[in-house]
Amino acid sequence: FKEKNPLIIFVLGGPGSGKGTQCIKIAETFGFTHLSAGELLRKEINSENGHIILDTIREGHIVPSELTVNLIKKAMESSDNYKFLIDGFPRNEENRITFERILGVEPNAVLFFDCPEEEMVKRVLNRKEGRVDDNINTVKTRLKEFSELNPHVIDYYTKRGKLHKINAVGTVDDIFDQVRPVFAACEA
Ligand code: UP5
Ligand code: MG
Repeated sequence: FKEKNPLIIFVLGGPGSGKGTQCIKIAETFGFTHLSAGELLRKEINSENGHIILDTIREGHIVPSELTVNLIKKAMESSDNYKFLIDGFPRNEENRITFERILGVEPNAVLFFDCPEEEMVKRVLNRKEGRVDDNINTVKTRLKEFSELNPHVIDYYTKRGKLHKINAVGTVDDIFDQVRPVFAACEA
């Protein structure tokens, strides 16, 4: 896989920070393949390990790293593209280390959508997709996991000079205006 020389961008941010919304725009504008880790997991709910995934997501906890990383790996390998947005991953240091171990590569850059909790809660509870985790109790656990674990991942990439922090409050287009230069630089 390494030989494909992939361009990998991790997209981080709390629940409802707008990762998915911005990734769709980035993918369209800059020709990336958008892989949401949460979406890949939700698609596996009816498979062999499905009960673990469903129970974990319903509780708002984090699915075992190997399971998630292998789904991401499979999706990357089956794509003809070499440019990938990995949305909502890694959630913790163990996720990050497992990805590096199994794929043998690191991301080229990391986007972090920084959003206040009240705004994230409002967005998630207004969403009408019928997700099993979009209820007030699960949102509380998702936010707690995020606030405890995400800073370690952010620190790691900050130290490596890979982090691009985006203010995730404002209209979708305002936010995309902050995102665009990061990718314009990649293309140059
Ligand atoms: N919206 C978007 N942008 C807006 C803006 N600027 N102004 C106003 N509204 C805006 O947006 C959320 C909602 O807000 C939408 O209705 C949107 O229209 C509106 P969205 O773009 O969907 O936000 P996003 O950050 O993608 O929120 P999401 O809920 O998907 O984030 P999570 O990180 O919680 O969910 P994810 O799908 O990544 O993970 C779900 C679960 O899977 C996790 O809780 C975990 O249990 C599991 N998981 C793992 O275990 N491991 C992983 O690696 C990944 C997931
Ligand atoms: Mg999402």
